[in-house]
Amino acid sequence: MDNQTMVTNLINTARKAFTQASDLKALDALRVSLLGKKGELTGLLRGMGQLSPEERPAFGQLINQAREAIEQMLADREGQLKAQEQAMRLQAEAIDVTLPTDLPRLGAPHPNTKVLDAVVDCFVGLGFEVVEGPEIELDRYNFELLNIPKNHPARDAQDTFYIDDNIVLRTHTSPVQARVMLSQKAPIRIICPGRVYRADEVDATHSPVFHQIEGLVIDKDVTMADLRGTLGAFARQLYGDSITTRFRPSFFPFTEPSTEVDLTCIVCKGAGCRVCKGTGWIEVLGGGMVNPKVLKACGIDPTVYSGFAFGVGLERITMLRYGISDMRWLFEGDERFLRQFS
Ligand code: 2U9
Repeated sequence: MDNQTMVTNLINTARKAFTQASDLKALDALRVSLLGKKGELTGLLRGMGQLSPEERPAFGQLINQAREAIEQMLADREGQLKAQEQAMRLQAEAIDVTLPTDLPRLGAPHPNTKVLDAVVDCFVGLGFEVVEGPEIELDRYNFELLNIPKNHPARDAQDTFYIDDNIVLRTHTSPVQARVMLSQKAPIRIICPGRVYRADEVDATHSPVFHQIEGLVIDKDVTMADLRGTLGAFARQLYGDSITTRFRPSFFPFTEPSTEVDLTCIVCKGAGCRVCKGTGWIEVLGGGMVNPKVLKACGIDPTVYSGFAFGVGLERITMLRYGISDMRWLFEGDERFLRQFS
C-alpha cells in the first residue's frame, strides 16, 4: 500500500470513528489513539525514517495534512457533542415555573374591619374626623359627664366591669366625645369607633366585648334635621339607595330628645321577612340631640351651640351586611369563617 493510500485510509477510518464517538470521554480517547504519542499518526510518522530523503518532504506534507484534517474533525465533533450535552443538561434541569408551589398563607381583613373601614370612609367623606380614646375609663367620663345618674341601672356592677369604685372598662365610646368636647372648641365633627365592655352573657347577639361607632356634631344651629340627613346618607352609602331611615322616639340620658333609628330591611327591602320579623324595618342606630346638661358639663354653652349624637353597634351592622347569624363567629378567630372575607 502506498503512503497516500495509507493516509487516506487513516483519514476515512478516523472520520467514521469521530461520528461514532458519542460523548466527550470517547472523543478524548479517540484523540489519544489518533494524535497521541503512541497514536496512529505518530506511528506513521515514525515510518518516515525508512524513506529516502527525496520521499520525506512529500510524506511529511501528507502527514501534516492528515493531522490538520483530523484536528478539524476533532474540533467539529467536540463542538457538536458539547452543544448536545448542554441541550441535555438544560432539559434535565428545566424548572416549570407554572407549577403550583407552597404559597404563604395570607390573612384576610376581619369582617368588622371591612365594615368599619366603609363606615369611616362614609363619615370622613362628610367631613368627620376619627378620634380614639382609652378603654379603661374614669367614672366621670363614662357616666357622670354623660348625665348618667348614680342610681342608673347602667352603672350597676351587673352591667359594668369595675376596676375599682372610680375606674371602669368603658361601656360605650361616648367618653371619647366628652373628652373632645372638654379639650376642643366647637365646631366639632367626629366619629369614635372602638372596643367597649358590658357584663353580658355570651349568646348569638351578645358579647361582653364588642365595638361601637359613635358620632358627634356640635355647631351653631344644628338640628334633628341634620341628624336625619346624616344618618340617611350613611344608610344609602353603606346599603344602597333603596335604604331609608325611620325615627322612633326613645330615651337616653345623654340626648334629649332621643330616637331609635330603623333602616329599611336590607334583606327584603321593606317587603317583610324573617330578619325584620315581617315589619320591613330593622333597628340599627340610636341617637338624638345632645342633652344641654351634657353640653354644659363638657364646657359648651347650650345657649349658643347645639349638637346631635348617634351610636351604632359594629357587630350588629357587620352581621347584617354579611348575613352572619351568630355574633360568636366574629370573636372566635376560626379560619374557616375568616377566609370567606379575603
Ligand atoms: C356624647 C353625647 C351623646 C351617643 C348615642 C346612642 C344614642 C345609642 C347604641 C347603639 C347600639 C349603643 O352600641 S349600641 O348598643 N347607642 O343608641 N348613642 S346617642 O350619644 C352621645 C355620645 C356622646 C357626649
